[in-house]
Amino acid sequence: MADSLDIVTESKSRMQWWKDAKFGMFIHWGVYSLLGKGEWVMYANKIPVKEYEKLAEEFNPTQFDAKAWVHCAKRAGMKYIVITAKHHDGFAMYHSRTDPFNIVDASPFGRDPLKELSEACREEGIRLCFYYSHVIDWHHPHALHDTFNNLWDYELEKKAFFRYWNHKAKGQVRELLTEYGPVGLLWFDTSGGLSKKESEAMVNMIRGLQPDCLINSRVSHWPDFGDYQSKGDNEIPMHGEETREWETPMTLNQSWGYSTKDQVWKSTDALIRKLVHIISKGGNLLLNVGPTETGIIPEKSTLRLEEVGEWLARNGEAVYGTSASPFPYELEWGAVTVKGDTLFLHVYNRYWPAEELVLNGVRNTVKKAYMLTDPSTCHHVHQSYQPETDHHEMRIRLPELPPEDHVSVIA
Ligand code: JFZ
Repeated sequence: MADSLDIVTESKSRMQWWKDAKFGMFIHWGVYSLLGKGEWVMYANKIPVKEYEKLAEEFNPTQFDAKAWVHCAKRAGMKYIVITAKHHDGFAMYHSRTDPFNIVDASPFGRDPLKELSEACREEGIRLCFYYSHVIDWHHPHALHDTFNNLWDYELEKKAFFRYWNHKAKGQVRELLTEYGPVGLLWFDTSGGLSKKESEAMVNMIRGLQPDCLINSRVSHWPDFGDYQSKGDNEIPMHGEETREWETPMTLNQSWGYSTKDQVWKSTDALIRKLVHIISKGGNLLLNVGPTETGIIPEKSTLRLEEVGEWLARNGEAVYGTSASPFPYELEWGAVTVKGDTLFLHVYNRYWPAEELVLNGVRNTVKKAYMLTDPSTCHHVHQSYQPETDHHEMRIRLPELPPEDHVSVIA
């Protein structure tokens, strides 16, 4: 009993930076970026391993600039970066000594992007984190190739799988945790039929190498392993549905890896609303970009991120380091966060035209209500109480027009 309590406390303090951060950048980048058809192209187009290796020989992202990417994340108000160190295609985006199928040994580029990113992140105070596809690897003959194939018999294939698991998967995770400085978190994906014993061995290895490195739920056997839960793509849970920490992984368009066809972009307005909606429920937003084969984050992405960053630069106090809304239901006008004894009411601009907003259940007497971006403002607040129904009502008068872009925050 004492042991399990200790583990929970430890996990809480290890999690603090991540809980305060709220907003991170996801990067899907690899040999697949060459084809502009997403990160599943090898599988979807049934590209043979030998042919995919030839593609790797063409992968030469000469425009890659680690500092530019880190600046982009920072300007967007993101506090950490999670980049694909190895996706399902099995290609390591760093100089791996465990497997020669990597960007330094199998491509003409000759540089280690993760090393450059780790340096740029350290300079800029951004936490660098790695995505690692630990069970699926299309380049390795003994790894799992098809997630959705229920015929994969873990027991039957075990011996062969362990040749992959013990050498490449564990070897590469070890490299990532020993060669690139402190790693904020490891983002695992699609654990297939991984046994509890193997997951535990992986977790113990990570804790042994970097005890503060967070591990997401997809390592397998959540909630026994993992520090927080990664929800499905774009998935936002109901209020109070989650008892543990969680995040929503989301794309700016509809693809993770670079796609030339996909032009369905989320608007800046929608992105900011999604961010505040997620944090008001206690989650984090991990928002994805898919850089091109030359190493450029597409302009459609950077423009939106800059606008989100401009909003955060003005309203970040209502985002970073806040806690979830104490009101356990959706509000028609927006979302709530809280810090100390201040409530932040994030009013979606599309709620206007409106004269006031209503918030029920506040027993405290409100001292002052002001626009976060202009503390000299003062909004009229009317609080009332009905003893028969024990009903506390609060009405706050709104300005005629929304004072901020996208979402206007009343503190
Ligand atoms: C996985 C990958 O297959 C995909 O390529 C991408 O990296 C994405 C972030 O993660 O896809 C998943 C895996 C699990 C869920 C959704 C997408 N899920 O649990 O809903």
